[in-house]
This record gives sequence, structure tokens and C-alpha cells, in this order.
Amino acid sequence: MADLKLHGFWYSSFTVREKWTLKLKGIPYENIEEDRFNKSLQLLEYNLGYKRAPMLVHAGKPICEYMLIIEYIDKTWPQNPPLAIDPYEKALIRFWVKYSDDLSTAVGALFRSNNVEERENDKDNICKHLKVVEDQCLK
Ligand SMILES: N[C@@H](CCC(=O)N[C@@H](CS)C(=O)NCC(=O)O)C(=O)O
Repeated sequence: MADLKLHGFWYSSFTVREKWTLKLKGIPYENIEEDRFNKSLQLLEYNLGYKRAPMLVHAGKPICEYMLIIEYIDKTWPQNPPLAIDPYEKALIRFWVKYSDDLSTAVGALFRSNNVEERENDKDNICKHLKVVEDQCLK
């Protein structure tokens, strides 16, 4: 088994994307479930910038930020690549990844907002963008 540890939260869509990538490639790893309010020493020491999960630790070396982790996994274990090789296809994938990341941020802000009027506006906007994703990516 590779010396591979994935620190994450079961409810995090970022962590789930790492789990799907590792599963697709058939790579065994140790899952380390983090507690948002009591993060492990390893997460606090290794993820100096944001102290956020997911974080992958391969042979003692930490990698942070979910897309960087996916790219690292893909380069290190090339079987069943989830990312395109063709540069144009790759650019398209990156575009939709960014688009859905922005959407996740907007959904988070919606949950935190107390302004009823703004919430309605934000909800409409999010629904419009979700429809774009549905039409363009799920056909
Ligand atoms: N930009 C980061 C986002 C990761 C992120 O937002 N993680 C959240 C969980 S979904 C987190 O660790 N939150 C705990 C905190 O901010 O203290 C990535 O690409 O991995």
C-alpha cells in the first residue's frame, strides 16, 4: 500500500472529489476524518496557508488544494486519467471546475446571509448558473 493519507471531511464535496479520483485509479489510502473544530496536528502543521482540508500526504509530503491534489494523483498514478490530455479539452475542464467552484462559494454565502431580499436574488442567480451546468455538462 502506498504511504498515502487523505485528510478530509466526510461532508465536503472537495474531499469527495479526492476520494472519487483515488477510487477511479484503484489506489489504497488511509482516510483521516478531520474535525472542523479540532483539526489534527498534521493538518495544522502541514497546511500552513489555510489549514483547510482536503490535504493529501504522500510519503510524508503534504499536498493541499483539491485540484492540485487531483493533478498530483493523476501524474503519480497515470492509470484511468480523470483529466483530459488534449490541451483544449483540458482548458474546458478547468473552465467548468472554476465555474462550479464559484457556484459552491455562492451557495456558502447564501447560507450565511441574513438579508432576505439579497437571499432571494442570490438564490435566483444560483439557479440560473446551475441550469447552465445542467445543460452544458450533463447532456
Ligand atoms: N480551496 C480549497 C478549499 C478547501 C475548503 O474550503 N475546505 C473546507 C471544507 S469544505 C475547510 O477545510 N473548512 C474548514 C476551515 O476553513 O477551517 C481547496 O481547493 O481545497
